[in-house]
Amino acid sequence: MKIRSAEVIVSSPDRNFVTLKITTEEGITGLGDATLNGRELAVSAYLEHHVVPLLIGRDAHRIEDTWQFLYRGAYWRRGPVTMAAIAAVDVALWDIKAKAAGMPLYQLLGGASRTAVRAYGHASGRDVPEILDSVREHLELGYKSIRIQTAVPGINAVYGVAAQPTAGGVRYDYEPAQRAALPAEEDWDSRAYLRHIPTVFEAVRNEFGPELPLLHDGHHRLTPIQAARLGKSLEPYDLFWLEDCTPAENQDALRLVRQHTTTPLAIGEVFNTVWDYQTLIREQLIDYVRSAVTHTGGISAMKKILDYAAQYQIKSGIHGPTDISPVGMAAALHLDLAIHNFGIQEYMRHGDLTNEVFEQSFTFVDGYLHPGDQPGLGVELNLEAAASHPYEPAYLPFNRLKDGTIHDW
Ligand code: GCO
Ligand code: MG
Repeated sequence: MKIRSAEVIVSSPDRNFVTLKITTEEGITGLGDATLNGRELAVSAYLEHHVVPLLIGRDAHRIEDTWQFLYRGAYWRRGPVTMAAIAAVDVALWDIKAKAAGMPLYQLLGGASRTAVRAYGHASGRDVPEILDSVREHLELGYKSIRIQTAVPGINAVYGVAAQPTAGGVRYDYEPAQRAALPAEEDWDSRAYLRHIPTVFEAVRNEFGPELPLLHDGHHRLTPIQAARLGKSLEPYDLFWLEDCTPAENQDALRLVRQHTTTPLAIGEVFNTVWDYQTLIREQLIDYVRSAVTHTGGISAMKKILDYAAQYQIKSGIHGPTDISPVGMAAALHLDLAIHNFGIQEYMRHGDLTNEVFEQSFTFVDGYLHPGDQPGLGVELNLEAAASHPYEPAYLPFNRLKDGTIHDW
């Protein structure tokens, strides 16, 4: 089953997406998501110039061999651009293999280990009443687990809060990447955040009771000792997880956090290989692997990370914000359904324009996702719709402290 052609499609329905489409000589097509938020064109150029020419004529069935060829063959290993490009090839080849087999992809990964995949959504607000309303909206949509992000008194704009005016004046509804020539500037104050956040979780628990699983994303902004304090101060509110509490490329930092708190820890949306997890998994310093399938070398590599994690009772929490396209989302869902150590899946829901470009068979019913039973991934690209939304420059914001120092966003 030889690869006849491969093309890279950049489209910007609600936001920018990079999609790889591989076609075999038999005419079977496979899709891979190569979107890297705010750096999209680097991955599309990497694919177009350095990967697509190498794929033509290769056997589409040899997924592992192609993965190793692109990883080891580049000599320059790891990094988000390389690993997003390899992920797109990997996922597209799995899509093709499953279509050729006439099966939904999860069947090739061992079959379903559960009937459906529990998802969490993002509630947020500028103050407690707004947050409580946002939680209620999510419960009405069927969500059974909810992430809570809050504005902080004294900070003008903070990651993850919808309904918040941005530098560009646009509402910050779930889509932090702003279409503009330059990134927006936000501000940060760790002490104000650390004081405020437990009061918000107290209010949410008082309103919704002890059962509802609640999550929170620290978005890499704390030092290890601050993160330890945050985990400790949130213990009374029984979080499902505290995410990215430190900039976790320093894996040792998590040892310190772990010594001080029993709040479960999730890490990894900016990671791209198993090496980023080596210490964290071996020393059981985390509870959930947060990588995106699309940024970590695809289904093949992510499965290996999760199989390694399973030996230490560490579960999956695959990244699923709106900057993962429906193709990347479907790849996550097939893996979620198949693995034994599934934890939870992030699901923010895409906008109507995105859903027009990517025709999907996955479903979200009563808080649970299912990839559907079409052969392959179950997502097709509407090329005409994609072409009607050309690329628009867009950047994630960045943070400065009060004295002007750049801080983690
Ligand atoms: C999450 C993430 C995202 C990232 C975004 C950056 O937990 O979903 O933190 O919201 O900020 O994916 O591109
Ligand atoms: Mg996150």
